[in-house]
Amino acid sequence: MAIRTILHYPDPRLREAGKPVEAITDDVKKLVADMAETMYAAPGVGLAATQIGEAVRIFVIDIADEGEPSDLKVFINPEIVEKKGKLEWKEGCLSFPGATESIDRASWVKVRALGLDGQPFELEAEDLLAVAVQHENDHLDGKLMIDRLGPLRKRVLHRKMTTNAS
Ligand code: GNR
Ligand code: NI
Repeated sequence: MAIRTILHYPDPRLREAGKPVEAITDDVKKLVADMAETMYAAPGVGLAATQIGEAVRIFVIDIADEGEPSDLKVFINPEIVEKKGKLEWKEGCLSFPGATESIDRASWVKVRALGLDGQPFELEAEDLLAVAVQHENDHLDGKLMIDRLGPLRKRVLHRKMTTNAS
């Protein structure tokens, strides 16, 4: 296992959509192990493969609170099949270090994916888990939280991410 480098906006690799995983090979299992290690080290509540430069449709999420047992969820070839309701959540993203932005999301989603064992599963999620699923799923489409901001906040965040401190 290895901690991988997380790409930061505006790295163009963050704009590549992930390709579907065709078979859960040893390489896929190694990638998932690296993603989990990288997410926990950051730390973050989720990580998409595209954030470490791997253009495949995989994300991992663990929203367990500190001090609670970890609860790693692995999503391969995920699809959000149903969404309901609206909420606004203050989101962070490991590809936008230091930024927090209020983003409109569905408050409830049903997601279908394959687990690491290759078995399909469905998960119904609300609140932070629903937000994380939508945030990670966006990454797999090359979509980033800055794309969901209004023009003013978009410009401010873009400048913040591309301006040298000096
Ligand atoms: O660590 C993360 N926290 C977070 C908080 C609110 C909404 C979404 C997230 S995801 C983020 C990790 C990340 O960038 N995943 O792509
Ligand atoms: Ni992110």
